[in-house]
Amino acid sequence: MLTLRNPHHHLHQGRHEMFRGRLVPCHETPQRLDHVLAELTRRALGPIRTPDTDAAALDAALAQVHEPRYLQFLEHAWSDWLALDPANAGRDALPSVWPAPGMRSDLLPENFAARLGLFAFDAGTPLTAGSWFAARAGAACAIGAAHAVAGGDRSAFALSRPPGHHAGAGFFGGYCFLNNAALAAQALRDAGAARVAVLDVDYHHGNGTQSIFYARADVLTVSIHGDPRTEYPFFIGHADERGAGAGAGSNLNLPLARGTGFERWREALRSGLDAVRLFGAQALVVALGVDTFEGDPISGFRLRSADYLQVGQDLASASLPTVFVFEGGYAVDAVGINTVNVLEGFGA
Ligand code: OKP
Ligand code: ZN
Repeated sequence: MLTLRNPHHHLHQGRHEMFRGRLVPCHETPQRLDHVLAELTRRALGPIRTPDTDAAALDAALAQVHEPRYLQFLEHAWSDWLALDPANAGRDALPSVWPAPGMRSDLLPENFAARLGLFAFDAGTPLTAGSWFAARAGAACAIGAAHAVAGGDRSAFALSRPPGHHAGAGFFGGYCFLNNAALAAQALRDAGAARVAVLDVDYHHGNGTQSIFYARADVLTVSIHGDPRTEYPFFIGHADERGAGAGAGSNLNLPLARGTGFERWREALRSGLDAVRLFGAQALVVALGVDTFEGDPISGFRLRSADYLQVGQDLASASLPTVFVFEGGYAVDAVGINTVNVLEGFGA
């Protein structure tokens, strides 16, 4: 299996996220990707390359999924942050004010701190000097992996960070800026796959991906995740969210209680795969978070390292061209083993 790795991911390195009234060190660190890369190299699962970066083609692909004013915001965010106060050069940008429902979110505030809140849904996703550049290069991995699969590869792995599945067409949050899985799905559509499924196995609900495709009939979104009644992102991810308009029936949420172990999690995976089959998908994108691991510091499921080999085998049973996109997984010492176990279980 071809891996496309983000060579610039280190440029995104947030310092702190807001958690219960304090700034705590970021869980989403460059070491995560480095560990996956080291394990991939050790097991020699296939070639490891960096993506093509044709800037114009990349911009066109980003514009297929994300709103123009949001992409503009991201591109200029760091210089705008510095313009607010030169001392900001040594600080990450985090929002602290948001438009509540009923307030105006159609107007772009001149004040950058206000714009941050307009485009963000949490205070846990620091925007840094290199975030835009790193996120763009990460998105290029996902799009490149989709192109490899569209060109005939059975599977490909986008080793991209920052992660993507919480990012919507016009918002960031949950450590995510650009929705890599959605970009891969859209690239598969544009390459000719009539129906594409995204299966999100990260511990957290893939709210960004869901919202991007919610009213579309051509992309099925399925997410298996911690029940939002108790788990982040809290305000979305419930079982009754089934899609809207033309997309009615093309979203499936499979929330599970905190504490769920592999046996019950695997039943949800089977239901998700049944939905993919029923939908008649011609290609599959797996949003591959391994924060379902029992040792994950911010999550609540109880999968063990060996279980991920089985997850890979189960995913292979769909017999679809498959793009894997790296998402969460914060038990740094195990993130490489767990991620590569899925890929190995799937088969090179
Ligand atoms: C990103 B991905 C935990 C607070 C939750 C946000 C979690 C984002 C997860 N102390 N912070 O889905 O792995
Ligand atoms: Zn997660």
